[in-house]
Amino acid sequence: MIAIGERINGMFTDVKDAIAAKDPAPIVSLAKRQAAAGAAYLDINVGTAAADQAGTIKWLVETAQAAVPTPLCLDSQKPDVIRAGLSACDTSRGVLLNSSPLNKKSDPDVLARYVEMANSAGGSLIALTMDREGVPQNIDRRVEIAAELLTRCMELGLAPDRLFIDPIILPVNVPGAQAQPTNILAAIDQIRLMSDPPPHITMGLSNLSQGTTERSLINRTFLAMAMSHGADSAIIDVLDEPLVDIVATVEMLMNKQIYSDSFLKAYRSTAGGQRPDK
Ligand code: THG
Repeated sequence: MIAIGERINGMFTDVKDAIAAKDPAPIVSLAKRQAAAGAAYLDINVGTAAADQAGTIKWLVETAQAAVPTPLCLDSQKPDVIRAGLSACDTSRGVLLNSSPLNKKSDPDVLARYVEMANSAGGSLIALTMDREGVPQNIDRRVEIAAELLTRCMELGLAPDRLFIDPIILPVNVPGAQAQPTNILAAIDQIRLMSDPPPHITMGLSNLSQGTTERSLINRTFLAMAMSHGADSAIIDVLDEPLVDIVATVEMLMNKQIYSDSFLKAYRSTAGGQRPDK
């Protein structure tokens, strides 16, 4: 499992406050704790509050990468913000760009912009099963967009092992959305058959439980389900220890990690070693 630590995100109050005060201490602490918990990458997202998104992502990148050797996952829907983050980023340790849709009304070539940046940085890319019409709610359209993403990325020189497809998980409590988690599992089944090696599959797991009363239980359960369908990455709260233990146990049960009486301990020491660019 390629675990991407979700916590350096301006959506969280502690990070938002640190950004406003230009206080590195909370960012350094989150970087160190997530690295110690086995994150393969640290997600870096400025959130919506910061007025200067380019300046803010540079500051977050510099602060996080000075604290730990873990590579970063630059998270923005704006290519210019990603470009600013990259300008400050030590890409020699690897980098993941997060994320591009297939296309957008306002920017039909958005995918090419992200692929070009991923290629010149020698990194990987998360692409969303989303197009100019938005996020599809049915299985077939998700799969069609994934096929187009895969083909287009290969044409642009980004191989499937550097592509992470994100089927986009939305809150399960939204009226009418309760069939989406199973639709996503069915889509993952099909996407994994599209190439050999297949593209990676990732998702923003915590989206699923937003606004619910059983957040961790819902996140933990669905991560095990998604892994059993071939998701090999997720943007998760790696500080949730039972969640990481579930990752280790699913990998052991799926015969990807050898069973020993100390498999949990063994997993924790190798959790970050599974990203594609190292
Ligand atoms: N796909 C991709 N990238 C993503 C997402 C995705 N990046 C952002 C997001 N979604 C994944 N990260 C988070 C981080 C936090 C939360 C959800 C997803 C979250 N935060 C609390 C909330 O909103 O309730 C914050 C509250 C607090 O301060 O504690 O749930 O889907 N590619």
